[in-house]
Parts: sequence; structure tokens; C-alpha cells
Amino acid sequence: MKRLGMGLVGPGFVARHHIDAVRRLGDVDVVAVAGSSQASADKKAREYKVDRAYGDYHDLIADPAIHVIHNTTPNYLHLPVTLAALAAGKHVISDKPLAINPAEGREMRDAAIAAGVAHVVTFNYRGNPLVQQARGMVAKGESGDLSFVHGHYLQDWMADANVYSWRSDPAKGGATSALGDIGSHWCDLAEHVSGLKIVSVLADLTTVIPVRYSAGASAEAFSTKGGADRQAVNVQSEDLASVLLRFDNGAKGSFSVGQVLPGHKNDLVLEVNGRKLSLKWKQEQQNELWIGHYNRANALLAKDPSLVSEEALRYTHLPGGHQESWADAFCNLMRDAYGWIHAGGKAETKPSMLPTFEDGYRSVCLVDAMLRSHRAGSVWEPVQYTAAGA
Ligand code: SOE
Repeated sequence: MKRLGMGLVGPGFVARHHIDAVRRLGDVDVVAVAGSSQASADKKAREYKVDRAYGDYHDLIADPAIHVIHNTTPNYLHLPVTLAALAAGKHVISDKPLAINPAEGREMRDAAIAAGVAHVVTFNYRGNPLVQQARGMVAKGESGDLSFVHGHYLQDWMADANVYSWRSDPAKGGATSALGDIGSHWCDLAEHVSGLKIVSVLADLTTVIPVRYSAGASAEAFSTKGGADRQAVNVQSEDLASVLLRFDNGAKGSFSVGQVLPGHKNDLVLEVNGRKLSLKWKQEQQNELWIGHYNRANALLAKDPSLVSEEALRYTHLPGGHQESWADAFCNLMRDAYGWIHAGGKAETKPSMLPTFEDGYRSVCLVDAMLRSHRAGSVWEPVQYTAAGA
């Protein structure tokens, strides 16, 4: 069996999960990591038990043992790292949001298609078996036409003003914070499960904590660490937002995101209401899918291989009652990504669950429409998106 070599650029919070997931695949070697300096790369390589460390990502990309580049850098570095990897003919798996603005997202999407390699964005919640169950039920018409798609993605790790990360710095994170970081996941999931496209948005954004106290080094997501010597920083980007949505079939929708909401850890909820039935999936209770009826009792479908559909079975690895979780869904995404790479990474062989740079670019366009809507006084704004090859 051909083994693939993986190299990771940007070893922060999510990097260890990329490494853990590909190690579980069994046919991928984690060859090297690259950091912002040789010292930080060496430290992370020791921590993740990786043999090679590069202080410059160009050297990692040039390493002939590496076929696949995982880009887990802060948002502003997605473009240079990904373009360099594509120019070297390497497959790329990028963290979301793909880019800090639509122009950069489009450039990466176009470059990836032109390079003819596999290109994946980590919208990892797609990898949950019961998300695929819900998607299949909608696609097969079991829900009937959808009229409403709604939910939220709420967290609290930024509730403390002493948490300051690159996500709040427009030069590194982009103009958006909560919408780009987690609103992107929610919208991707809403479109993926519903099979619909969001065509216009009306957004109301808020910065609940306008002054944060930076400890110097950028905090990792979910980190509570910080130094004593803090500097006040004015924050412009949103940490709370509510958005109304219109879909291409006429369905309506709404969602809220927030990262300063005490008690909400990783509270992603998606509900779709069809003419025949409703479906609700909660990330924090991801082994159950709620099925709502109007003429009989509602049901809770358990993630059990003997109960789920074909679409979900492919992503279910344990018997009923054995909980699968965030890391398992993340690994499902990596399994499909590397399966695609083994098959050559051409468009025709892409597993239908797998999110690509096309989805990543689209997601950046959605968030951009939300920013435009808010700036214009919370009015309806169309999603401006250029199809590949247009
Ligand atoms: C922090 O908000 C974060 O780690 C996101 O960046 C991830 O994409 C999400 O899956 C969990 O929360």
C-alpha cells in the first residue's frame, strides 16, 4: 500500500487534532511540522512526537517526503502558505475560514482547481454520522420541502476580557471574528444538510467586550492561560451576531453566534423544518438526531449501525450506545480527504461529504455579505459569489 507523507504548518490548538486524526488512518506518516521560528517548531515537534521541524514553511513544502500540506496557520497566512503548497503540486487541507476576504478565497479556489490536486477545508462537523443521516433524509425527500432552517453556534471561551487571540486582530484574523470562526461552520452545515444555498442575509453584529487585555503571545482557542503584564487592546470585530437568511428555494432561516456566552461550550445546533417532518442535531449531544412529527410522537434516533441509513453507516464506527465524538467526526473528514488523495484528488472522485476550497470560498462570501449588511445598517444584502470558471 502506498503511504502518504503529511506536513503541518502552524501548530496551534487544532494542529494536534489534525495529527491525531491522520495517525489513526494507518497509512499516513506525519513527516514534519513548521512553526513561526525554529525554536517554536522544535518545541511543537517534540510535543507531537514528530521527527522533523522547520522554522520556515517553504522548507517544509519543499520536503520530497511530504505529499499533503495541512495549513493550520492564523487566517492571514492561509493565502501565502496554500499558494506556495499548490505551486509545488502538493495536496492542501486548510483550516476554516479559508481566507480573510472573498478575493483571497477565490484566488485559492481557482489555484487549487488549476493545480489539479485535492483541496479540503475543515468543515469537520460534516463528518458526524447523524449529520449525514439528516442530509440523506432531506435529499431523499423524507422531510418534504424545507421552509425553515435555523439554529445557533454559541461558545464562552472569550467571555473573559483577558482572552485575546489573533482572531480579534483584523490584520491576522480578518474583519470578522465569531462569524468567520464559528458562523462559517454553522452556515456550511446548514447548506450541506439542507442542500440549499443562502442567497441573501440581514445581519446584526455586536462587540460585547470592546476592550481586551493581551498577554503578548496570541492565546490558543479555549486557552485560559495568560501573563500578568497585560496590554489593553480595542477590539472592533464581533463576538456576538444574529442573522436572518433567505435560501434559494424560498425557505427562510436564522442563526446566532456568540463566543462570550457563559455556559455554552461548543453549542452548535441546527434544525431544519420540512413540510413532512423536522430534524434537529445538537453537536453537544451528537449521538442523537431529533425527528419531529405533527401527527405522531416525535422520535430520537440513536447513532446505532443497525438503525442509521447507508449515508450515515459509512461514518459510524462503534455499536449503539458507544459514544462517538468531535475527534471521531474530525477523523472521518480526514479519512475521506486521504481517500480522495489516494484516488488522485480529481473532482470526479471526491466523496460527496468532503468540503473543498469551493465550499471554503463560498463560506467567506457568506460572511462578507453579513459584514456588508451590518455596515449598511442591517439591511438585506445579496451573497456575491463567483462560480468556478466564470
Ligand atoms: C474556536 O472557536 C474553535 O476551535 C473553532 O476555531 C473551531 O473551528 C470549532 O470547531 C471549535 O471552536
